[in-house]
Amino acid sequence: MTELKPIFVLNGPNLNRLGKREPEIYGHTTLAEVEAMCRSAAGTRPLRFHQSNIEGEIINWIHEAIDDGAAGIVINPAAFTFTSIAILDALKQFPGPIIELHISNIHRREAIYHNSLVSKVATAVIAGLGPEGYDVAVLAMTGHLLRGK
Ligand code: CA2
Repeated sequence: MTELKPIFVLNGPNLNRLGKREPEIYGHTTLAEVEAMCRSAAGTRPLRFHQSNIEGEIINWIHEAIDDGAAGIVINPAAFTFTSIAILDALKQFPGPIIELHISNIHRREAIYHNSLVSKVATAVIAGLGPEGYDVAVLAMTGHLLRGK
């Protein structure tokens, strides 16, 4: 049987604070609990889960996903969503599906959260489901990969 390629779940700045601050916006679930949720949703498919407050580290993980032939990328770029042409350029080089994920519904928030650069290369965008959005995103990714799209 051929080995399943991994899904990468990448998280941007401040998401290491999840469950500890602003629960009214981001919920009570910690990032460790989000990771466990993603691993369970991925089933037997390997999953590489990372978070960084440093833009270059996220870019390096996108390069790793490209070089290792990852099956798909789920990414919550947090504030880099709206600022990082470098992350956009890195994602453009990834040939597989990309799901952009936000815990909050960015479109209901202040105007600074409305113009995602990452959406320009995303296969799909999920926003506003709270931390459970990660579960939905990984399940959507595995289904998408099974259908071979
Ligand atoms: O809703 C999301 O997932 C966001 O990507 C979160 C970003 C925000 O800049 C995006 O517009 C929407 C901010 C992440 C901040 O994470 C925190 C987590 C816990 C406590 C405080 C901040």
